[in-house]
Amino acid sequence: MSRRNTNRAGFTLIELMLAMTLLSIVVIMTLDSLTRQQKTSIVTEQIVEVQQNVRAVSSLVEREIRMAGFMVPNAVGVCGIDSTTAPDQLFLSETEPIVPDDERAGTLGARLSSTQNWTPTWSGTPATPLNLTLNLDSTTTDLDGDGNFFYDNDGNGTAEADFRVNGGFILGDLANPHRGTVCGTVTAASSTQITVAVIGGQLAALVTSDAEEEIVLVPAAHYRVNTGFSTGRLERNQDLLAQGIDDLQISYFFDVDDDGVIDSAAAEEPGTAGGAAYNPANWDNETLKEIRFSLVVRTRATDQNFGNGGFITFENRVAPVGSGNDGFRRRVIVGAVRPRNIGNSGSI
Ligand SMILES: [Ca+2]
Ligand SMILES: [Ca+2]
Ligand SMILES: [Ca+2]
Ligand SMILES: [Ca+2]
Repeated sequence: MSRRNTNRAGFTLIELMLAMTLLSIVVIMTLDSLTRQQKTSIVTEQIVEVQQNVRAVSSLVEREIRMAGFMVPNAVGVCGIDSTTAPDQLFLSETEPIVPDDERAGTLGARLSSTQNWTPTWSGTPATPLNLTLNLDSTTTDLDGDGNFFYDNDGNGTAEADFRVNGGFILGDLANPHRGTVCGTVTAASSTQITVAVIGGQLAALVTSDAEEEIVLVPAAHYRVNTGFSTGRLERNQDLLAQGIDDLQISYFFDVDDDGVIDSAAAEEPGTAGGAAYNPANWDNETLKEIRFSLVVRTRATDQNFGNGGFITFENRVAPVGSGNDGFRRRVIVGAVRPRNIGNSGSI
């Protein structure tokens, strides 16, 4: 009894310190677990966000590939710039400025005026965007002949062209699609002239067996990854579609020999890992069967606990030198689409 009384003094200093230490360990552990849970939920959130963005974007790209060549000549349905050290670029003829019930289906496109010679001064793919001002035929500068121009390019309240400044364009020879394709961006457009920056492609010289050339120009949706930002931006006609895009790679599947089969990568699959680089100057859109695109997307922030982040290579893309783990989580989405309006099924 008395012993119990002598012990009534309460906690000793040592006991108190021990209790405090235990308590702080518990607090630290709880906080740590909470932080970890929060981090996990942020990571999950970011991955979900990334997947949703890319799903929306990829369905837009798929739809546009499917519609490429709609109402316009095969020659100007598709064009692109292939790279092995940077994202690829894709041009798809745009259907927005075109009225579907126009009777001239399959022939739409702005023609060059009779005084405008098509005498390109470059060979192969221009090293830097090359500016060209083209005089247009007054009867075809209104693409669909509906009497209305679509875009107000100088912001004066009056629309002056079915071509949009900063939008893409595709140029080809309607009468001889085997001559190849040229593409780039529109820098100025009026009812009589269009100024373009050529990024890629070329038309082969006319040979005697060719039909009389009919150069046409159509507006195109231009997809590219703008890497001039801390996080890659996927742009369509220079408008932002999605951020955090590391790469866009495009592959093309042709049936050049028309045997009903896409043959070896080297022969008929430019842009793929085993195929040659795609150069729009060398391909006839009339034999195009399928386009495959790959988008590599990453989360907004790094995850320090993730040890497996790093550049993902697809198709013929090679990883940048020295690209190791950077802590970003990535997702890849791949879509393969058969253009409905190009090739044998096409309108011309
Ligand atoms: Ca490529
Ligand atoms: Ca129009
Ligand atoms: Ca205007
Ligand atoms: Ca074949």
